[in-house]
Amino acid sequence: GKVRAPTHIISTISDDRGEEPCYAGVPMSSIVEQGYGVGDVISLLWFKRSLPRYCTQFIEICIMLCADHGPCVSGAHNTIVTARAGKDLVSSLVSGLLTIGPRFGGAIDDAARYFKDAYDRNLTPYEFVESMKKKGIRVPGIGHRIKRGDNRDKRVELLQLFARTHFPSVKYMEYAVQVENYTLSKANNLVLNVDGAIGSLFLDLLAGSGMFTKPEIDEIVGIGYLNGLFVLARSIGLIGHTFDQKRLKQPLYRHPWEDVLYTK
Ligand code: Q5B
Repeated sequence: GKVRAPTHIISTISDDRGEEPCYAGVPMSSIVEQGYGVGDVISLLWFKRSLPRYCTQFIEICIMLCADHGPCVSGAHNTIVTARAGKDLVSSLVSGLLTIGPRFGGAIDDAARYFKDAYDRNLTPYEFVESMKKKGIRVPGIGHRIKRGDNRDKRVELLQLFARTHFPSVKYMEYAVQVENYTLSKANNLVLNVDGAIGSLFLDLLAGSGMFTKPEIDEIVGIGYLNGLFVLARSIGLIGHTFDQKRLKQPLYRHPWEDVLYTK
């Protein structure tokens, strides 16, 4: 019989060998004809399945809400400085993207990991937060530079409202809210932030939609898919900031001496 030469790449999410490209087996014409949105495309290419409408709508809301948060955050600042140094779109974009990490925008996966572990082990919010403190780890998904107990993040409220209306269960998000109640009793800036809201609610989406087995959920959380939502979303804003600086013909950025503490 025929002997197949060993391949150097295995790929399971898309195929462009036929008449039209397919995402997880779904041809491009179906995607267009059936009015699929970005949430459906993410479902196919990241999760290799079509998810129910409320799930794809939730993904799209995450993308819209995280697309930008003004020029002062780490990512936008880097992108603006890079664009003003005369660099091209891709350089300006990646310069901003490279700031996404455990403190800024990239705490979604760890928030999901820690909230899941604590909830699944029946830890009280007190036990969870204090055990994190003992280990010297900040609770991912908690805390914000400008949001406070008396100035909540509207994005978090919008995500919670959507999920409470459409998700079959929001047990992980309610646990995150209990954690927030405890951390707020310690300091007013220790709110549930947008990373924590998305991390906990995505656990609810994975567990409650009936579309994923337990090993699949563990794999998604283990690999860390969810920071991808922030990376994808914020790219929209960072590209916008690049165009904005070019349009405004902004000169090379130089930080003012007065704003630096020169000391020995
Ligand atoms: N403390 C976010 O810190 C921030 C604590 C904590 C226990 C915590 C901090 C943090 C976890 C990572 C996280 C996502 C660095 C944030 C985002 C997207 C964004 C951004 C935007 C957008 C803020 C003061 C005292 C200290 C700390 C304690 C702080 N956080 N304890 N668990 N999680 N969070 N990141 O204000 O005793 O004085 O030493 O790391 O979830 O990135 O809009 O800006 O869309 O672009 O700098 O929304 O919370 O506070 O460092 O001065 O800490 O609070 O140990 O205690 P801050 P610090 P002590 S959303």
